[in-house]
Amino acid sequence: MADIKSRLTKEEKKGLIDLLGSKHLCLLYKGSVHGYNANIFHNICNRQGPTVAVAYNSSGYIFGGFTVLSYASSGTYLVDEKAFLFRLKGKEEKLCPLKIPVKNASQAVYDHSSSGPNFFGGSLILLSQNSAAVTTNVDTGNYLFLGEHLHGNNYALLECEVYRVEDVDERMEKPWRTVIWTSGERRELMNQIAAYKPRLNSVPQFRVLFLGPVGVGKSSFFNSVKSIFRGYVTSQAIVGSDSTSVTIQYRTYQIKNEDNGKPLPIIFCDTMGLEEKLGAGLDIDEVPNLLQGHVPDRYQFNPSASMQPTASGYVKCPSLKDQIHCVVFVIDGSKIEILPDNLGGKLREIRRKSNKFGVPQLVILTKVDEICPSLEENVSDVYRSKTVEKQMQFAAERLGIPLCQIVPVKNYSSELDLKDDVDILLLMAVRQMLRLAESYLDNFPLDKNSLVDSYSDS
Ligand SMILES: Nc1nc2c(ncn2[C@@H]2O[C@H](COP(=O)(O)OP(=O)(O)O)[C@@H](O)[C@H]2O)c(=O)[nH]1
Ligand SMILES: [Mg+2]
Repeated sequence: MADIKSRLTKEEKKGLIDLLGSKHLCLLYKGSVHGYNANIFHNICNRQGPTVAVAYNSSGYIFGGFTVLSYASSGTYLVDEKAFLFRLKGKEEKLCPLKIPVKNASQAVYDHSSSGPNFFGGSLILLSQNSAAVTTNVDTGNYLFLGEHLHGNNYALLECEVYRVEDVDERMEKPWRTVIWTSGERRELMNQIAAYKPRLNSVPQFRVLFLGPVGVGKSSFFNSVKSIFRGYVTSQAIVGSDSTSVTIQYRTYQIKNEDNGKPLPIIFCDTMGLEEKLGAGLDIDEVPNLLQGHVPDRYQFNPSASMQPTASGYVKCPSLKDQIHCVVFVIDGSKIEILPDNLGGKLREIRRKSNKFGVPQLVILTKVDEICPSLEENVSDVYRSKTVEKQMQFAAERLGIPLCQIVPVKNYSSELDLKDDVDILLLMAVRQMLRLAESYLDNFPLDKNSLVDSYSDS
């Protein structure tokens, strides 16, 4: 059968995904296409893992039920503590999404070939009498809602769909990293970063080299940090989703703190994107040149050859301030599983080269809002999402880097206004870069007039 089309609008689908805390919905069954029949529903939806049944009525209600367990026409009740009923939409806009958890889990779902989706011991039955209808039953002991709230007491269905729910994101009770998500903390992080002074006077600003495949959000990261210190969402670095590198010039970005007009103590160095194919994207032999500071701003990269000492603009004797003090690998968190082997290999090779020069490294995992759509509204749940944790661990394995050197972020990509929780995650990544860059300076003796603090150069 050709692809069947979901009745949910994009917005409604997003709302449902948020309710479910999942990543993806796959439409399995649609009453108007397959027939309003319990047997057909079971033939299609059995053994599919977690599913959500969605009903639509002519009063504008969208409602239904979720079970984490597979249907199997077992003729028994499925015991599911995670089952719930929901209303995604009511007649009026003010009827916001509603989630009704199961009361008696032992009767969460009745799994019988003669019954359509049947929740809470018959409290809500879809495809009732093998027709486009719904039944609600108040006498089940599992009844925690009024039909009025769920479907406006309109029992005829315009449609009934069942989706497989993929990658249900489980939330941990306690976040696995502690973050304070207040606007005071945001301000504190901004102040710490703006006031930061590298330990050596000869290095007024840290240079941080950004590396990663095309389209992972490198340019978006600079723009996002710039936006925070500007006070509103802005852009400087060109952002694009072209499959080949939009950035072909070496560009260095300074960020001004609008509070005092001074530049931040960090310079972001943007490179051409890494590509899977040999001879395409940034040439990894360019990396030592970049690390040692031989490559000037606005250098036009050549994917087939690295910069030679004879080239015009080659910085012959870079000083410590011109060198790279920290390398940041930027990885798209939603695509880490499909990072091609060649690209993973290139990244590990760059890591080896950076290790040789003793340059500390950080991994930024971008697009956490795509790993787990519910984070789009609430990034502060990032360290409670098991899916994000899994992706971070996976990134650690693929790059051979410890988990403590990986930080998740969500860049500004579609929003017009700043948000505290988005800013805090971005600022924490910047603070981590400063700390790592500082640890690189530990390899060098204090210069004259340098800050002495508690440090002794004995
Ligand atoms: N949803 C989402 N989209 C992002 C994020 N970061 C970047 N993008 C989008 O990803 C695309 C590529 O971003 P870009 O910064 O140009 O990547 P670059 O090639 O690494 O510089 C753009 O369409 C961005 O808007 C993020 O954290 N979340
Ligand atoms: Mg770019």
